Amino acid sequence: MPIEPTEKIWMNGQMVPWADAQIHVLTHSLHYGTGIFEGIRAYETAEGPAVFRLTEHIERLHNSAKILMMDLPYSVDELVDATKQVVRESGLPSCYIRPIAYYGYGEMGLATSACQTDVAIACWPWGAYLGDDALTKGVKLKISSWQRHDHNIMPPASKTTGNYANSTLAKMEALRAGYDEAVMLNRAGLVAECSGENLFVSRGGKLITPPLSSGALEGITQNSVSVIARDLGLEVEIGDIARSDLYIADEMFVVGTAAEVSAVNSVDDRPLPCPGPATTAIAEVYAAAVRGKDDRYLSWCESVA
Ligand code: PPE
Repeated sequence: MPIEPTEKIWMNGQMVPWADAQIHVLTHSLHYGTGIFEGIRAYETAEGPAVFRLTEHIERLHNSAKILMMDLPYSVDELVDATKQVVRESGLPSCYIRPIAYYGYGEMGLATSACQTDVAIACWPWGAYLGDDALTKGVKLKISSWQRHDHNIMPPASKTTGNYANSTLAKMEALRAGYDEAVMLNRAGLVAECSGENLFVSRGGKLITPPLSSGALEGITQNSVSVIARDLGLEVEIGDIARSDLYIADEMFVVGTAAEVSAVNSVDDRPLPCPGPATTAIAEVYAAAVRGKDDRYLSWCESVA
């Protein structure tokens, strides 16, 4: 999807014109995949734009840094404020936000001890990640031939840029085979997640989503959706899922900041009821929650005003 430029990008504490927000070709993280990032959305609410679960996203960025032993030069509070400033100054009612921290220009070689950490935060308008029909018609999934990297290869709990080469291999394979998204299995052969979303399966009246130990990212939307589902009276369990559980699911959906709640219409050409009743009910509450229209979840909406 082409990026729609906004006016300015926050770089190391300064608001820089969009076209000037550039880095050197010898930037360390470009060569070694050692950046860390977040994907966040701001939505239009009655109080103006509000960033959904901003503090949790920035806390996860700090955790990613901890795992990589990267010194982030800005505290959670400073990055929360900077993100709000970026959204406020963009003038956009809603947008996607991409904070990234990376080892900058100045050192080469795998050791990062002498590298400086640069931080940038950009935002731009971004529509439906898996297509406009993702909730009504659903998306076609394919089990990837690529395995999810695991805890002793590239820790999935860190949103490291290099991890996403694994996701890109899976995504491109799925797209070229005519599917919308890839399901990735871990080294034990169990379902972990999709290339850019967590997933939920409904079987026997219960929603099941794979644990962090499966190799999945500890998704913030996965958490929001679990809370919403329980508030709707649905049973939610974090547990192991085999690929055959997907084929015989009562319904299935995938979740992420970018993808929001997207229905699944088939897995490996086995059709699923779509959108199922739980998917529809959860998506409706999620859409209201992110826009500050459901009092139960107002604390998740962090106003930029
Ligand atoms: N798993 C992966 C691998 C992942 O990348 C995401 C976010 C999720 C699960 C869902 O996490 P959360 O956003 O906290 O609910 N994927 C980002 C899009 C990746 C991309 O840049 O493309 C996102 O949704 O922002």
